[in-house]
Amino acid sequence: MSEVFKGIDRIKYEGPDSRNPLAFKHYNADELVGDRTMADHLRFAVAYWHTFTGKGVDPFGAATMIRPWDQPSNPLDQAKERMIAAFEFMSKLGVQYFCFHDRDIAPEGENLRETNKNLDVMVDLAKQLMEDTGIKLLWGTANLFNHPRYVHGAATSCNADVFAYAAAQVKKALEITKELGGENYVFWGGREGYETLLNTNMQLELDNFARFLHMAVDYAKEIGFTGQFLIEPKPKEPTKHQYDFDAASVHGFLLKYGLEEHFKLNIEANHATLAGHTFQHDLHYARINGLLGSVDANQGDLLLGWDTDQMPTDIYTTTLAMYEILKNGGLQPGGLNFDCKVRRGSFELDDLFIGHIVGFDAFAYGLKVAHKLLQSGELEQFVENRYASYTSGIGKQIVDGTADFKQLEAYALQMPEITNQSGRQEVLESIINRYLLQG
Ligand code: XLS
Ligand code: NI
Ligand code: NI
Repeated sequence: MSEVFKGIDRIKYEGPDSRNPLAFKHYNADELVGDRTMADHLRFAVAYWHTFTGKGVDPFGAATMIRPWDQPSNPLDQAKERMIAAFEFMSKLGVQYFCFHDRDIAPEGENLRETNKNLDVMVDLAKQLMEDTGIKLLWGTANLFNHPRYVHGAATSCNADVFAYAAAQVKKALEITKELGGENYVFWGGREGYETLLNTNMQLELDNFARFLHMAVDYAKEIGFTGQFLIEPKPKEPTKHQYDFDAASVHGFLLKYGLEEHFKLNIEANHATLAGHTFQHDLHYARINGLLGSVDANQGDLLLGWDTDQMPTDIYTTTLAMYEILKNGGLQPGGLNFDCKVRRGSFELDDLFIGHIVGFDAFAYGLKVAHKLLQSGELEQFVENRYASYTSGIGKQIVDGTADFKQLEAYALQMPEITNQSGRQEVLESIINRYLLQG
């Protein structure tokens, strides 16, 4: 297929004063921030589904994004043209990674055998395009939610045949992720949840979910897939209650079923906010528990109650996210997957570039600010001082585990009036603003 994104060359860094919508203002891939380049810190990936397969459909309206690669009538030819266009887009954007679901890249056939054959054709093409361009696979996953067979879930379906089909699908997805050198494999619990407890055996569903994940771990071992396994929490949508509600509930699930050493978390901004948390909260919770593996970078609309998957543009949020990521020592082998889409009304081809550029810039800016914040130690110093009472005396005994209730009572009985100190939230917010405005 001939060039699709005509008139657009490789996107360049032009600096903060540029007015060119097709240039980076802050993301300068080779620029060092601390001891790593921006590209190494950020490890951006393009999400195949939103950018190449999505067409702007919503519950009230048809596709608005009629793409040149949708022209061929044969689904496999369409998939090939789409993939060639995808690699043209990603090369021009200068991104190092992409992510896909099995069903994004290849159409389903009449049966599983035929579907797998289609996948093989597309994996061969992907392999060749990856070699030609140097673009790598951050993670693969299986779409276990779109087809009507998954109406009641996949691994948590009430129907054992569906469990088996889902297993076959993940088996194949693991094989192709390995084949393409994928650095991670993601489980987002598609329809793993329920609509009403009136018809649900929650206990069996959760046990089965764990059985499924154990089988995946075993199979990865068997075929020598050494990528990181990730679970992506999300509280609602499509089911009313998703089992992988948030970072903390997934942590509990992993511990209960002995899966904690095999999985980390893929934290998505819009999923955290749907759970009633900030993005930073779930990143932080994952980090302090050694579970922060990768990130789905996007943003939601706080006035709406669903996963709007917007391009991340809010530099306050990206700064606090990068603060957590830097404190985590980075994300590798994970990265920042742009699990986001341009709005339905932004249906022109260059909108795809502009959406990614503004998002990459927001994270690059956030990275620079977060690095300076961390270097200054201003926030960390404040928090350290705030908890200083646990570093000596009775506080140290509590932390060391040498104090008991009787001792603490004796201490409390002779204690003078307690004095507390201000939490100084506004002072801290003013520090963040100072760094944000300085850039
Ligand atoms: C949906 C999820 C999905 C996963 C991959 O809300 O974010 O896109 O990232 O299955
Ligand atoms: Ni996601
Ligand atoms: Ni999402």
